[in-house]
Amino acid sequence: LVQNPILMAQQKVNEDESKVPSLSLPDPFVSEHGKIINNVSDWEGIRRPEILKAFTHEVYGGIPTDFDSFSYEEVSENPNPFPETTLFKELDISVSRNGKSHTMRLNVFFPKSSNTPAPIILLINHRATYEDGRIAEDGYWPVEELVSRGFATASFHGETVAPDDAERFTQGILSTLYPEELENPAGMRTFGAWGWAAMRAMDYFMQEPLIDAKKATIVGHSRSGKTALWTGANDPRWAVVISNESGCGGAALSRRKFGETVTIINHSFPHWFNDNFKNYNNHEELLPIDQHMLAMLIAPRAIYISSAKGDLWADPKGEYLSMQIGSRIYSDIYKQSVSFPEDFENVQAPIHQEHAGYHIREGEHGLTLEDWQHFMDFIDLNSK
Ligand code: GTR
Repeated sequence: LVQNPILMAQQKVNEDESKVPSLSLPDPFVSEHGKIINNVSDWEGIRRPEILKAFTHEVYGGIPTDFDSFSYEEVSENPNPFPETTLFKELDISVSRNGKSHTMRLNVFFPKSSNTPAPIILLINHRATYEDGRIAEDGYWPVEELVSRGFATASFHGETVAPDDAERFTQGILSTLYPEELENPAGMRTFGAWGWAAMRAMDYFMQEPLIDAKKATIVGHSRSGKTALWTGANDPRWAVVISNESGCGGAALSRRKFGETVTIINHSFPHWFNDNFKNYNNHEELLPIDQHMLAMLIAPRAIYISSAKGDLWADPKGEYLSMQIGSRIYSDIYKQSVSFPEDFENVQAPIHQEHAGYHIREGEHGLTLEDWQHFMDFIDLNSK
């Protein structure tokens, strides 16, 4: 990771648990008007919309859902790298709005042997994607392993809709389809744009006879893990949402200020979140939400959070706490038996249960085959 040394010094990055401020989190179960929320109808009718609105306005910006036309075509520019075991489709998805159009590329692999529609796993990719016969670095998108367990899997690169660059991020759907978002301090930026792309992939899955779109999982690592959570919160068509090492602005609680903070992320990546989020630089305590409430927005669908022990920058304990505290949505509101141990330090084995799960593995920041194996076990338990 390349971090700005001047900024790091100014920020005095904390990776010492004993220096974490004592936590006072906003209450997910008290409405803005002070109403106690203790049942599904008040959660879904009052509190959930309030929380979604707060994240939209103060953090990520919305994901616009309107457009005039949607179509896709197979382009077949590259050979299938796994012809023995998979069927491969390279698609261009085209969307138009107000006389302008944008085309995004989606790569999809299907298990060759399957004769029933396959459950689908979408990876939001910010690394390599299928180009010139190269999928990605080892383990990042293990197509053959996924397909051998009966999944279809798809991936798009964020750049296909919004470049991951503070200078160039508007050179995609933010200038072609949704220019008005840029005028709005609460408008969509790159995470919203990548989420929009995931939603268009889902539009295609719903029309694809080889896919069982009711069994759809969205996966993202790190910046794409933040995006996966935001997409899952907005689009209920995802049955399972998986966020790997998503850290600040993802699963980690902002108020812990452990590792990467709101100030640091807003300086390093000003194009990821909306302008309003900058108001919380050094003022996390003023946020009307914290990230445990983002996790809660996935319910009653299934959520999975994962961490790596060496990835202190992403605050593994903060990621776990969002899952642990956030899982109260299942136990207290949906009355399902979900629970996570109080004590993060003793969590060793993956915690897999219906509705919610977590693992922490040895090693550094990255998306690995080991992570994927846990994801597939969790998906099997929750959507197959
Ligand atoms: C880092 C950033 C993190 C995380 C990561 C990644 O530079 O500070 O928030 O998103 O990049 O995407 O790998």
